[in-house]
Amino acid sequence: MKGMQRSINKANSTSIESSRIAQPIGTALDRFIKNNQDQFQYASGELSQLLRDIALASKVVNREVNKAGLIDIMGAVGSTNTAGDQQQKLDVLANIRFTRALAKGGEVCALVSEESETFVDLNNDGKYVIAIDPLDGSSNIDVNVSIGTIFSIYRRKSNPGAPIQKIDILQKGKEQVAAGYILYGSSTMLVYTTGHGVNGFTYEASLGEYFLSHPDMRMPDDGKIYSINEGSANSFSTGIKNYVQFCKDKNYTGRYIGSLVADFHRNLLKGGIYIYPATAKDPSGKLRLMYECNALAFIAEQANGKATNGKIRILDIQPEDLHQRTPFHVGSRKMVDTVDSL
Ligand code: AFP
Repeated sequence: MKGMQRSINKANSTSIESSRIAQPIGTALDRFIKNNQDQFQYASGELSQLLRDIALASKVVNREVNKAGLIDIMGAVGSTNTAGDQQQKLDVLANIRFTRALAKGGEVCALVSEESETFVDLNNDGKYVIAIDPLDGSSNIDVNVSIGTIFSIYRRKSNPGAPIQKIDILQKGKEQVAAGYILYGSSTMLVYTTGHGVNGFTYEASLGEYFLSHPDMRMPDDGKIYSINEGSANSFSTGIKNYVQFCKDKNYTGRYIGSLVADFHRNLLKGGIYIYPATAKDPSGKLRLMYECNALAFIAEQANGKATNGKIRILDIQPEDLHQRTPFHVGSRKMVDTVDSL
């Protein structure tokens, strides 16, 4: 016993850290948020709490996404579960999970969601406005393909305590104080920025924690992957048609999952461009400015990439409507510059 005591006393943190017996598990999301809280100009801890709330809700959604295939076995949508509750579609469930998590702490005054026609009025004392697509790419759920959550966080403009106003909600993307996404893929990842670079965390399910796996993510200046739904090619503008031809002439690789978060994430890591242009079916593009494009544009710019609507920076667009659509060109800066120049 005495000998054992001596060896414990001799150990120091460096030798423990480099021990090959048990690999270090890295920095947990909570610790990372706490360590970086001072970077945020209103370092009151409320934004940190919001990020934690989003992370927690995403773990619950992740659990539900992972058993999506079992829903048909355990009870189809429209039937009731054992508690007698109505089974809901996953995107509705995800909306409930995120809304509950964000409403709880009182930091949020209003929530804009793909799932709600109007904004959700929460707590007049809250200082933050959130725009969220709780489960994007939901048509991919049934076929076991990656899906995602996208969120933007804004500081309200009017004084807390007063009823929420239009200027609080319809803010330009460049006013975001934080944005991120969760990718429910071959592993689950949370990627976010508070305007000081982009960091990615991978979920370790057995520990129930996100760990820093992709510090300071950088999008390559240029890439060779293009992601666009070519099924609509007949109604693309001449510029987009020319760009697709340019990619083919260069022997680029076409990759299109049809899940924005997954396509964006791959292009962020490998270099590439995602384009959802105006089409005959969607003359203003299909994607939503407030809870899809703004967050990814902020992340792209923070990671050395670029995002435009073909003409101007996404983050400079003044939203006029909660569910406004926009064409979206996002990815490696040289690729975005090329398509926008044609
Ligand atoms: P769903 O949520 O309806 O599946 O739409 C997904 C999405 O908003 C985005 O994630 C995809 O990139 C894009 O639409 C795919 O749209 P198309 O099927 O028109 O290419």
